[in-house]
Amino acid sequence: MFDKILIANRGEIALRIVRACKELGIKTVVVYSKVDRESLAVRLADEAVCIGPAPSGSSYLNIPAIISAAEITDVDALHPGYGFLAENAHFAEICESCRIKFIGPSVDNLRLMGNKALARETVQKLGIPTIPGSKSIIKDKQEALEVVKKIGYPVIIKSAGGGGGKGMRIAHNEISLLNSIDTAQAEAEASFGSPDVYIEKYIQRPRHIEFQILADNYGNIIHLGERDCTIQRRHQKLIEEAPSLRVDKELREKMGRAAVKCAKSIGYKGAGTVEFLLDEQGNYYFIEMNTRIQVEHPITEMVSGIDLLKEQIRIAAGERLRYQQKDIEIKGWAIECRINAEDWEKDFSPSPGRIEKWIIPGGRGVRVDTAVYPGCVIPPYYDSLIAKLITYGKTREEAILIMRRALEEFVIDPIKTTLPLYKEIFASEAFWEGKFHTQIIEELLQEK
Ligand code: MV4
Repeated sequence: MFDKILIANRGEIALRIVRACKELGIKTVVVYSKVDRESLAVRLADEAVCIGPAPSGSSYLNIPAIISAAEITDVDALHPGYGFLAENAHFAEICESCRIKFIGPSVDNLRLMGNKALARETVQKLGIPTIPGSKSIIKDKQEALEVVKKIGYPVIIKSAGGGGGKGMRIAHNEISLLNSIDTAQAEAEASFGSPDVYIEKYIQRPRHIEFQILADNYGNIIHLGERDCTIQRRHQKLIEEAPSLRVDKELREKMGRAAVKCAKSIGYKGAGTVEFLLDEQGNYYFIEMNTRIQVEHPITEMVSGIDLLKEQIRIAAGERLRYQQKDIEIKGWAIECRINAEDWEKDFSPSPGRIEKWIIPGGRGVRVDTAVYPGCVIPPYYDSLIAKLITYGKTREEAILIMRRALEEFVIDPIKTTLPLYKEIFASEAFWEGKFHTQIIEELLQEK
């Protein structure tokens, strides 16, 4: 097992990794930017190294500074968390060349799954359902028109380097198709350094269902069930739950097998997530694979009883998986709300600042993953996520009732947050009945 791990991240996930390391008896080094000097992760880590000023490019994306911090503190491994450099194959390669174990999949896994068109092509060859569309990246508009003639409108144009919904454009006719290709290619070039795009049939009102995978270095791969991440806004997930109302035992086995087959086919190592869309007829389609621990990992931990961060670290240290698929039992129901420092009534504009009043909920079935404490300052430089409120019950109804209570207890002043939005959603019939779809947030906002 590792002696010391560097955590190349901040906020709640940095704290989550520090905690997992402490429980495994592993020493921790946390890197931080100047504005994060007083963070809880810095306070609880064994060592802390300032890697630069606030802007991410000068700190949490500053590869030379992070590698230097790893060298001077003589760590065995590095955990990237999520976001920042978590899926950066070049960074993983540098870690390996500096003999620092990157806690994540291999460089090849990162490269392959980082190219969403190549991932789709690879998975298609396995016979795993993918959404009808272009075989891979479209070479020109003529090919796009030929593809659309076969699948019909509406279609969605996605960037190969995107993922998570970034750089997606929907087209309902030929004019919007040709314009959208130009826009999507320009955006893809600007955001990901490559104009490569591919086309899929646009699935109306899908559910976003993702499967958690754990794979060790000896060919053992299991899945830990699904998470339903359908409630999103502009491709940012807001509420996630496990399991999904729309996945029964039979479908769970089918999709779980497909997720494991996908991971096995590429020799995947570590924790990963295979994302599917589920249409209203119950057909599932692979859309992408995420090669990191995800924000929403706690709901899988709650229903499976497995600590995903510890398993990730154990796998990276060369240990064999301690579970077989037959050992995995999904029990109860978990729901997560992402508490963002945003003014949801002003188009979710960021709301940074000092936390004067901070009361977190507790009691049976409540977990709060956060690095916030009274008096701390939420900086404007990073992602707006400040806490994840997770509730767990024997049934979905119980998890919702606990969530309603917990949301009422939660006090965050004076910054604006998404708390009031969740109070409305959890009070709604649509959520209780599970009749929500991708547009529930937009519809709720229109009623305002
Ligand atoms: C789609 C889609 C409809 N049709 N692909 C891809 C990344 C993920 N974050 C959302 N993505 C989507 N891909 C096709 N062919 C709709 C979405 C989508 C979505 C899907 C499920 C739940 C919420 C969503 C919010 C925005 C977009």
